[in-house]
Amino acid sequence: VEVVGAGTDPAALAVVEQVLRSAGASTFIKITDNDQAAVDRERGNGGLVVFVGGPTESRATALALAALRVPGPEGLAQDGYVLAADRGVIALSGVDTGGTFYAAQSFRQLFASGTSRGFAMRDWPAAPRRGVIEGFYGAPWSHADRLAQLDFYGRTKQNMYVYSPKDDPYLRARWRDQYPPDQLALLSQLVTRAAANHVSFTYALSPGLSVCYSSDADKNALVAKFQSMWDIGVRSFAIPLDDISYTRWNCDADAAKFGSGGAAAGAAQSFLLNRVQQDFIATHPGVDRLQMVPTEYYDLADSPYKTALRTQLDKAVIVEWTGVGVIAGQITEKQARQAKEVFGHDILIWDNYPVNDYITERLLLGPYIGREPGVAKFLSGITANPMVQAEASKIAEFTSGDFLWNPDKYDPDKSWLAAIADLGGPAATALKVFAENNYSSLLVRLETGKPDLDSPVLRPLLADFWAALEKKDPWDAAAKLDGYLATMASDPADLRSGMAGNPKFLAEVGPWLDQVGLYGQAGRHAVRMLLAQVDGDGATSWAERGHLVAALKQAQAIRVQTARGPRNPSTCTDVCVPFLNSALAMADRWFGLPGIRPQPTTSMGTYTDNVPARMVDGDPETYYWTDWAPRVGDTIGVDLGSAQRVSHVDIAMGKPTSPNDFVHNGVLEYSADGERWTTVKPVTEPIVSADLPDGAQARFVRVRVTGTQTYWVVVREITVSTPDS
Ligand code: LTM
Repeated sequence: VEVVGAGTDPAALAVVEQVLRSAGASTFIKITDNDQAAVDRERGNGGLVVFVGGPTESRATALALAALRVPGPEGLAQDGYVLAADRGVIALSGVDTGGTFYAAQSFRQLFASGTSRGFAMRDWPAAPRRGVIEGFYGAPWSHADRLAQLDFYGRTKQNMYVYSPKDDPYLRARWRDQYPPDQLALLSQLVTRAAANHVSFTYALSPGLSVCYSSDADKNALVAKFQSMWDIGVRSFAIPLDDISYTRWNCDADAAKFGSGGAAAGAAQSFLLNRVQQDFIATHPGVDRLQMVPTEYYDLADSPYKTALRTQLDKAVIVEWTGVGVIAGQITEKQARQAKEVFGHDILIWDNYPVNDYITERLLLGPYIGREPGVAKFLSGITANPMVQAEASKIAEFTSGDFLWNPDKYDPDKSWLAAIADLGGPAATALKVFAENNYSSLLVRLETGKPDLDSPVLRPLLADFWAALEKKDPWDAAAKLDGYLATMASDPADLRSGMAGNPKFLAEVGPWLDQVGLYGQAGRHAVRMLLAQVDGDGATSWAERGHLVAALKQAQAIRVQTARGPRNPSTCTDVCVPFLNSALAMADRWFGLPGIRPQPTTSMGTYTDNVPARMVDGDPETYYWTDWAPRVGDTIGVDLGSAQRVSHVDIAMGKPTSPNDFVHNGVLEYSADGERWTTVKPVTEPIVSADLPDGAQARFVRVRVTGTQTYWVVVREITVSTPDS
């Protein structure tokens, strides 16, 4: 029996009915809450009575809560709710309709987890704005992706979706043009679906590439575009001005009116946005606050530009900020407070995780980390910028949504497992293996200061295996390692059958999944190859070596088409290939073959197809080219697979057409274990040549950056010599 009011939220009611139906209920009797006699009659008949609706929606729920001796939701923060159950009565009561909807979502979760005894909970989110900004470069999400995302946000209690794909021409390149009717119809569907999920659909128009800030015509074009969105139901708007130049005007009138430089850009942007605020926002009752992304969105340093925004931009406008450094390793409460001060406006975080448009060869499937609870509590909220791969983004999105609801209790590991269970369903175990091998990210390295190592489960198993091998008693460790490698090897088949119901996810991750499987296979051959040598069985070892090399080659031949061109996917990054190469090097020494196989290592991204492997391909004409200027702490080097005597290192950087692309301030270092490093000499020139001390044992050799620079880095060749090479 459902007891509802005239204003009961239909979306909440739909969720409740879906839960009850999945629990076996087939007959629903709906009673409007002014019919107390009917309520009493049905209660008397022994049916389960569910009261749905907070004080603004239904009168009866308040009475039911009183009978259960549970205080109502009055006074809770926006989206807060009370959910209580006892002896055949369940009451869902939100402080607003959003709250009732979230009560229904919690009801669904509790049902799924099997909670059946009486309980009462009061719950509310820490952050008012919680969600996702489709704000990446590359192929925009499909319509089906977006519909699925909006349902997902509803389920995970996220209330915001910002439509801002960089490659929708009607948002940036052709921002003045109205959408053709078929595209408008699709946007209209999204707006409707968003509303059904209590998600605010923000339409974000980026005019900065061509706008004339002072022009009436452009202001009118902007307002007209917003009006067309208003007409299909959009009630939230943004004007992102990121990734544009403010040293170049698009019209002479702006130069004449505002002058030049950062202060002029801030004044021009404020001028336009204030007019949109007055002419559109202020004239549309029910519209949300206008949001904007400043051109300086990535730091806290005060500047003439920020001063202009702080002093001239209407205070009603919310300013977005990415944290310090575009991809922020950490965002602290102190930084959040500073951002509010320096920008002088309420701040919404545009969080660049799990976006992978800057490392298209990676999937970022680890949890959301590195943000202090105060960031969620003291700012307007956070929108996470996801990957091109929509379904795969749900793992990180689930965890950021979790953080935003209750940051004090947020546990990234637990949240991540819940995300895996939510997406993987019956295939959660196989999904976990896959996600573990696509786990790490720049976020991890920036947050922890440790190398960006992947595969948290595999790594210790490998370390134990090497240690046991050294003690000539590898059997137990080998069995454990092989067990895990076997799950990797079977992961493509396991996940493809277990998640057959989500073909979009499988299509998105296919190349990465195949690679995990091949690394699993190659790893198992590596283990058998080395065990055969311990047994003195050269023939088996040689056969396994052949299988290993074949699987490794296959894994490295896989290509994925990305916005930056074809890429070899990177899974089990900096773990699997070094392990396989170390195993080969060790086996080859046993076979009497040369046993040194340097593998490239880098903490930076790759510019087009100038991949790190070119640093060790023996050809000084080819080169690795980073796609950003190194930050302090960035490294470039080689991994020899195992510690060995090294006598000399040569590094050739720069190239004739970009002679300054080398590390200008760095140190050459080596290490046997990747933890303790010995400095050889400073690096300040493009050509580095150095003898290592007698007896030096090195597995890793690297250049570590110690000072800032604006140039990217080209590395043509790194050559490492052993005493006998
Ligand atoms: O972060 C912002 C405000 N703008 C862009 C994003 O569109 C892009 O997805 C990320 C990651 O590459 N970086 C940006 O600077």
